[in-house]
Amino acid sequence: MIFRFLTSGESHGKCLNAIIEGVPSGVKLDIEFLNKELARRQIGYGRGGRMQVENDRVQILSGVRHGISTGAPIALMIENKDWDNWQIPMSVLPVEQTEENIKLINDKKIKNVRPGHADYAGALKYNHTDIRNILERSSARETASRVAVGAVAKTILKDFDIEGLSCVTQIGEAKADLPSDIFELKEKIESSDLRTFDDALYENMKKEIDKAKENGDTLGGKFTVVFKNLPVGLGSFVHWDRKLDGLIAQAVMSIPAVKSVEIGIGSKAAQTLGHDMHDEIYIENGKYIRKTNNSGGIEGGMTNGEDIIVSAVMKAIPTMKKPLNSVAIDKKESVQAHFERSDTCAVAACSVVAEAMIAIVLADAMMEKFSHDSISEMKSDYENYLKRIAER
Ligand code: EPS
Repeated sequence: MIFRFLTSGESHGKCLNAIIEGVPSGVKLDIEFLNKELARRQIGYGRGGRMQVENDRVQILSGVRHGISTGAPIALMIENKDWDNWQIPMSVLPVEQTEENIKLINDKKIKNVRPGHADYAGALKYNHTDIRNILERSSARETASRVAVGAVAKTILKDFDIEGLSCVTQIGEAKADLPSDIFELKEKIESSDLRTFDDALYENMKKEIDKAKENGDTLGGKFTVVFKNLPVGLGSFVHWDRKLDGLIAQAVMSIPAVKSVEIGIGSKAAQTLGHDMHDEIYIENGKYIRKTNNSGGIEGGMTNGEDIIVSAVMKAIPTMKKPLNSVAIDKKESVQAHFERSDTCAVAACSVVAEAMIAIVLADAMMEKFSHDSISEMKSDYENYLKRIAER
């Protein structure tokens, strides 16, 4: 991996951070673009109260001078506004054991695990009796850092005209087929707080969310991310850990609550005959073209020049107002699961996070293919490669 990153930070800690290694020098970073990406993640009908508290903004702390990357690691920080309300229970340093502080800390302790979340296995694995120690880091709030990193990856990809977009195709029972070209519907998708493309579908999705909310329940859905203008030959067939579809699947599956990832027609491939499955190749004006894209832009673990199409399913969020039967991990008692403010549905946000994760994988694949110490070197290597393959 060349474009690498780590994140740190707790949901109600002081801030979320990321350190990115491998950004070429000479990349022009627009902080407003990074902030816009963060705002896209915050939107979504059915999201909870936290999104009213936060207005995610990123600060770049290193690796950039006068808006241009130097090639050094880039550190990013997003402050949690909610930290103001959590300074004592989430203090990094030991706090004075006053009656008031002890109460503040005890009030935020959690014993009752939420089925479906990281609580149960996390508490046993890391030997905690206060599940807050698990909840804080396993919270999907961490994905704000990933979106900031993804915005840096997208900036690199933009230099090569590579662009991505996501849309939501299903929430609960409300669903529609993926339109043939989602980029044509970009404005509509970006203006929809469910990132969808059809008015009737939008209304049905809202009804599904409202119904779940009334019942103290949550619900998931399905989304698709498309990236276009990829050169042929990113990734490789020669080793399992160099296959681009495998890398994308891992990156998207690592997003909290994602339960399945599909490339191209995905699970429909199970019932599709070979003649209908594979995208025939034609020659038009001296160029190789396809009329279908069932393989979702990846063959043999490599890009084939067609759009990359990735769909994923997000399960219903496990934090629910009407809780499930569960256990208290300190006393081994049967209880109701813990409830804390949460989202009813966050599929639209999840699709923005998936865009970011795929952008990260693609930026890394571009760097693996082309020299990458500086963006100008990367561009000239890329141009030479395009020239070479155009002659074939
Ligand atoms: C989230 C912030 C969190 C949750 C949500 C995602 O904030 P809080 O816990 O203060 O409400 O709303 O996380 C989950 C639902 C989860 O289960 O992890 C965010 O910024 O996206």
